[in-house]
Amino acid sequence: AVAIRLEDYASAPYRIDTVDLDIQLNPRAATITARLAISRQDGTPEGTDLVLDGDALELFGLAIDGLPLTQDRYTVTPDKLTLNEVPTHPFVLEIVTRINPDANTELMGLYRSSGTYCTQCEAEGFRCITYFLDRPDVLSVYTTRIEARKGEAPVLLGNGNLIQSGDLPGTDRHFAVWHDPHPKPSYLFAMVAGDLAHVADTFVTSSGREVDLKIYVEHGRENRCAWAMDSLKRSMKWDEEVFGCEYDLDIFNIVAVSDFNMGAMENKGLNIFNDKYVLADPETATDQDYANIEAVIAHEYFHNWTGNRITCRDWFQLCLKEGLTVFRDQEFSSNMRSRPVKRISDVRLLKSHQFPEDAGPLAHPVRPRKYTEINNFYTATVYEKGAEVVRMLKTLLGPDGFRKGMDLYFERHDGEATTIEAFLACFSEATSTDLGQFARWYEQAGTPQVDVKSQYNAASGDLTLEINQMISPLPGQPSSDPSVIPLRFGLIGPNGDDMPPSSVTGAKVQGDVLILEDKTQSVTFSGLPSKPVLSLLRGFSAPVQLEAHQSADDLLFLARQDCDPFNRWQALQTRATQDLISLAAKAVANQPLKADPQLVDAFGDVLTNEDLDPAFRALALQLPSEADLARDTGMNVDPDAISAARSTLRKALGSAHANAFKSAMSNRPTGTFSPDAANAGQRALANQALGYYAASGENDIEAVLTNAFDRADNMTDLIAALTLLVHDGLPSAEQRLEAFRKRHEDTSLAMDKWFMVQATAALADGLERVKALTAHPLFDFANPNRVRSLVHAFATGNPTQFARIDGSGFEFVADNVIAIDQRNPQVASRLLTCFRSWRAYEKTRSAHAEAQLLRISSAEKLSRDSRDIVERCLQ
Ligand code: HT7
Ligand code: ZN
Repeated sequence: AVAIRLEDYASAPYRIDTVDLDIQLNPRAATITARLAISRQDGTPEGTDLVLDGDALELFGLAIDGLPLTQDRYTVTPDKLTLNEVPTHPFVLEIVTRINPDANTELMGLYRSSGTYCTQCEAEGFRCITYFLDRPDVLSVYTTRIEARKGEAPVLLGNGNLIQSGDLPGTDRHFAVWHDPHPKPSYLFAMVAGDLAHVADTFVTSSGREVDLKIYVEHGRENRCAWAMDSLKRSMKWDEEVFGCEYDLDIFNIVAVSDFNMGAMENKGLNIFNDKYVLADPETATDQDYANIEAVIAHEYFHNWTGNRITCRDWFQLCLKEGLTVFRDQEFSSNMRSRPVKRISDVRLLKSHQFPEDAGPLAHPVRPRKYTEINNFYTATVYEKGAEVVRMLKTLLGPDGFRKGMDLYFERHDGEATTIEAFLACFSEATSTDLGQFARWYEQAGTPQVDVKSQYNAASGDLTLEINQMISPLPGQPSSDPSVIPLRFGLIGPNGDDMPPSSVTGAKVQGDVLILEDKTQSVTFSGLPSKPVLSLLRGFSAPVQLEAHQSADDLLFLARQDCDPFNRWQALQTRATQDLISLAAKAVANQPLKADPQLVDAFGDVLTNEDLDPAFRALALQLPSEADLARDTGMNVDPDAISAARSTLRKALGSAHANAFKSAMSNRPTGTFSPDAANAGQRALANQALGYYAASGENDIEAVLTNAFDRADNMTDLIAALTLLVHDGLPSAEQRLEAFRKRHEDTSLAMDKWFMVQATAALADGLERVKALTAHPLFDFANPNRVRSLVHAFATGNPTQFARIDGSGFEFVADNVIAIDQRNPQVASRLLTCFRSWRAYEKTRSAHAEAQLLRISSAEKLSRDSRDIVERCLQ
């Protein structure tokens, strides 16, 4: 496959000012007539061929200004339609194509999900519907006429506003015409047609316009939309208040479908969602589901300004909309919930998904410079690290400077397809700041490692830090330049209060933020009456890997005393990680394992500290995951040893604090269920406590867990109890699994959880159980959520079974990649990324993983998506 490079960008030779689509829907043959008003761009020489993108289209008609084209005027290949002798004046090109929605298993372009016609056009799906300049810098005004059998699709939806609709006399068909006045790229086009129910509400914007809000779902699911609607209204208000962004159409529609490759899609005025991010009620959704729905609804809504009004010039600029919009949705959730808890959750996600990506063969800059398949660049680096870069910008410029830059960006680039350079220029100009070095965050791959050594001179009261930053060499990036790193800090005195230094020399300081710019830097804090304990990278002020060489005692002191809640959490995690990695090394050497009593006490203090928010306590009690420990181990990873180390500490904690856990697990919210942060936090702590009690060795564990399951009146508590029963292999697990299945078998999203609980059970026969579940009547390879809840969950959430020493776990996942790739390359290639850290395993496992990657790479007819990932993994 040909690599596409940023440096080769050239603007489109033609403009397409308006697009008129007529879509005649039938399940196996949809006919699309596109009328495109085309003109040459300034500077395009007369006679330049017009080359349109297409993907597996059947061409049925082609005319210019009403005159059919003879065959010598065009050529068609599987992915291009090339017109020659193009008129020198503006003209209307009419193209008729036919496609088969039912045969579309890739879920790109126009397809059917549970009988509903829907579209997915980002990144390059519009070319599966008609021939087009399918690139984000071609902006057009769309009018869409949709026609279908009324019985099959009573609801017909398009982008923008509904301008006409009616029945077609003498037929069983009807139509609707939608017009979107905002010029947009083809990836934001959408249409939906189906037999759907809806819930409706309204929102009055800051300038007093009333917007109709509707959420469309399959019949019978209307009563699970209230939280999504509430989240939407809160998002609309928040964007006005915090960013000054008002909604710009009379209608905002959301449609929930069950078969969707990603989370959701921000099509102009017609967002299409994976129903997992819309549907919720206490019976079927967990607190985490509620939080995710709130975040994803907000994210897609916020794209209306950061993505739709201002879009990307090319796909290399994907982070321009995604990183910025993730930052915005994270800020929204922080305002809706506890800011420290949200920050800790986001950093956990970054470290577990983005850090390993940035350290392995799939590493790429936040703004990549080349790709062969753009679908493989919807990554944690573009999204989550992209958001961190925006957050650092805010830290460096301050809230007012940041807002000024955003205001200028909205004002200057509204209606444009633009670049990261243009984005940064707005902040630079609005605040008179040179962001030249800062731009490296977009250009260099890899997580900077920041090493800090400190020395205190009691005689002078000076604390000196020697700070080093470096990025390890990566494929295609043998060396790197220093980044601008905002390091938020505190110097804590013996009583736990911050000690302000009288002066700081050697680095730029803004308030409590040190700004590192050089590869090595020495910084001195003066006027410190006693040796402080250093609290560095407060709030995780930069996406770096910090090594501060702190003693075990200092870490425990920070865990108890730091006024920064993030660092309080981080200190305990760092201390636990150190202990767990040394326990794992002992397990490899067959030595006895014993948890450190000081660490056990520190966890006990968190559990019983009533001054702390329960949600924070629940997070602080959670041990680093096995995947986190594997990442921090570096090379020669033995998942069995890591698992043994982790269970040792869990058991030690459970038995040392069994009574405290027992009382914490029964402290649950009372009264009517509410998904708000306070209630969710209380449930999180109670369920965390339940988990530790299950590891305590007490003899009533099974009774306690079955009782928790039987009495649960919401999905959060139910799934927590079920997970413990299944993961601990307790005899009553099967009966409760069966009870869950009976209760929820008609609710697909709940059954996803049933599959996932079993997929992640690290039992000796875990793999065999998962294999058997692929033959379960409710398992469906065509449904991405179901594949993710079983096969993907196994590969990412069951490290000991996935990386079985005999290679059978890798083999199973590889078999699935190959099979799924035939029907849905995007789902397959994402599953394949689970192999990306294969070189870090000890040699037996890494040899097995490599053999499976080689087998995948030699499979017949591998998609471009999977070929790209497998080749990069093997490079
Ligand atoms: N912008 C959307 C990305 C997306 C997508 C990309 C490729 C293939 C399918 C897809 N579905 C949605 C979602 C977002 O980040 O908001
Ligand atoms: Zn997005």
